[in-house]
This record gives sequence, structure tokens and C-alpha cells, in this order.
Amino acid sequence: MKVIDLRSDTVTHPTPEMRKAMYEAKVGDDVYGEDPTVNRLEALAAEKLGKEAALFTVSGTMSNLTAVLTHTHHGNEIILGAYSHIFLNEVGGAAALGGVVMRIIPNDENGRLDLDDVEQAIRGRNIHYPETTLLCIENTHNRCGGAVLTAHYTRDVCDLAHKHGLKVHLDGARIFNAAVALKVPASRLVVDVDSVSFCLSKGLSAPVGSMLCGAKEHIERARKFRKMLGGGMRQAGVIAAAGIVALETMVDRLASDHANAGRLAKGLQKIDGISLAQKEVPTNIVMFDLAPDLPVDRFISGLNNKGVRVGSRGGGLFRAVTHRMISAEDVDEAIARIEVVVRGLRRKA
Ligand code: TLP
Repeated sequence: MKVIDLRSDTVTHPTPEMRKAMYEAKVGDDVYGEDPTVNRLEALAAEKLGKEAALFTVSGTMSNLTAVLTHTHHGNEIILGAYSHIFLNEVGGAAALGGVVMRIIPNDENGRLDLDDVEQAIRGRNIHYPETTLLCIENTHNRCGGAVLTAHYTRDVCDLAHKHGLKVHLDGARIFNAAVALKVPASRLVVDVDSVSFCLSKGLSAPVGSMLCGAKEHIERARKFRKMLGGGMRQAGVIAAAGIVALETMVDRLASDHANAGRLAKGLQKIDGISLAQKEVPTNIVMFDLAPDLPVDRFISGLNNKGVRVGSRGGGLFRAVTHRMISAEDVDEAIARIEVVVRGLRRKA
């Protein structure tokens, strides 16, 4: 039985072309700035995102933390959405290692922060207050079902932050999914932010890596913080080579992941006992709820027995993510298996 793994697009394996590029990669010591393949990847990432410079890091978490460290000082306050990945899923690194206060405001269902909420959260001058120096946004928005932020919204929220002297960091782990969904170049979606991170190892299928992009001066300082975090890599061209293939060849195909996510959502909706937890499925993430009268633990074990893997988000909420290793047939097969499991639970309920 084929296991259909919908836990995340991070489970994708490198393509044969990536493996060949890795094998043949020219390398050097990147801490000395001498790895030609890393240098090429950084230049390519900066160009694709329309920023002056880029830095190769091991993960999205490292890119985001490096950005926070570079934009802030200990004791500053940063504003984030309550559902943001940086707040929910990055081990509290910004607080623990960056020494910043995380000020949480609500995300709407489309991953947006309300501009009035942002403005109210920005601290005024007062001896009692920490200084607010950074706003973080996320596109696509993981917890909000892969929701996309438009260039228009991003400009408005950046204008507001900049007016108050804040910098803006965009967690763009899946920014190319947003670009493909909106049919605009990724650079359009990040033009107003001061820094943006994106992942090579999610839908783009590279085995490892993330990029932090921004102004030259920001990236120079970020390079030092990456080193502080233990992220100074040596012959990293071996993995950067796969990142180059990812950026050059894997972006356009994300559209088929989005089509498969739509197909999955449609099929799930028809199952008595499952409801979608989002109104639209713009990219490759589908959040769904199990009916409250059905037992979550038996649903999970039933899926495991049937070779379908999804992510559990607690309290009957689940996430399924489509990616390069999932075909339309796999989606149909997953829907059929999930339906069998839910029917079984209904009979016993
Ligand atoms: N997200 C992972 C898990 O951590 C949940 C996933 O499977 O989706 N920003 C966003 C929006 C992310 O979704 C992720 C990874 C990251 C940052 C962190 O990237 P990594 O895993 O490379 O540290």
C-alpha cells in the first residue's frame, strides 16, 4: 500500500536534477565567502525577490530568527499575528535568544493583521514601555490555510509600520506559492518589506535551506548573526546547488499543487463528518475539522492504518498539504481512504 504523505510539503525529496547538481557542485569555504555555488544561489535569490542581497541559511526558523536579531535590540517589542509561525512554531527563539517581547495581535482568517490593531499595538514614547521596532507578517499564511497576502495589503501594512519607524519582516516560507496563486512575480509581493525569508525545502523540493533577502547592509549584519547562531556553513555549495535548481525549475509547477489542494478540499467536503476549516483554498494547504462527535484519536489511528498521513493541529483540526510527490490520483485515493475511516467511526459512534 502506498503511503500518501500529506503532513507537509517539507517531506518532498530532491529531484534527480538536484542530486546531479549537488554531485557536481563547485565548492569552497563559505565562511570565507569562497563557495561559488552558495554565492550564485544568494545572487539568484536576491534577483528573484528584487532585493539587493541574500543569505543562505539552514532553515526557515534560522532565517526568521536571524532577521529578528538583525532588526532589533534586546528588550525591544515586535508585533506578530497570534497565528504566525514565528510565534507558534519557532520554539520562542525570538524571545529566548533575541530577548524581544512578542506582542501578539489577532490574524483574520486570511492571515492579515488589522491595520488599526497594528497601530494600537505600536508603543508610544513612555518611560514604562519597551520600544516597538519590528512588525512580522506571513505570506502564504500557514495556520490560515495557505492564505495569500496581496501586494496591496502588504504595501498598506508596511506604510503604516514605516510611518511609525518600524521595520517589516515577511516570513515568506511559501512566498512562491503566493506569487503563483496571485499570478504576479514574487518580487511584487515583497517590494515594501525590509526583509523576507523563503524556504527552498518546502514546495520547491530542495533537501535543505532557506534564504533571507534584504538590503545589502542588512544582509551583511545578518551574516554575522547567522554565524552567532552556529549557521556558518563551510562547503555548503553541495546543498546550495539543489537550491539553484529549485529556484530555476520548481516555481511554476506549484500551480499543480494548488490544483490538487483544491481537488482534495472538494473531496473532503463531501465526506459526512468532515468540514473545511477555510472558505477558500488558494494554495497548497487544506485545513479541515472532524465532526465533534467523532473520536480524534481513532480517526488518527484509522488514517495511519490506511496509509494516509495528515497533520493534527489539536481539538479535531487537521492539516493536509499537497506537494510534488502527490499526484491527482493520490489525492483521489486519499479522499477514498479517509472516507472509509470516517464511515467506520460513524458506524461505531
Ligand atoms: N513549517 C512547517 C512546520 O514547522 C509546521 C510545516 O510543515 O509547514 N515559516 C513558515 C510559514 C513555515 O510554515 C515554516 C515551516 C517555517 C517558517 C520554518 O521553516 P523550517 O521548518 O525550515 O525551520
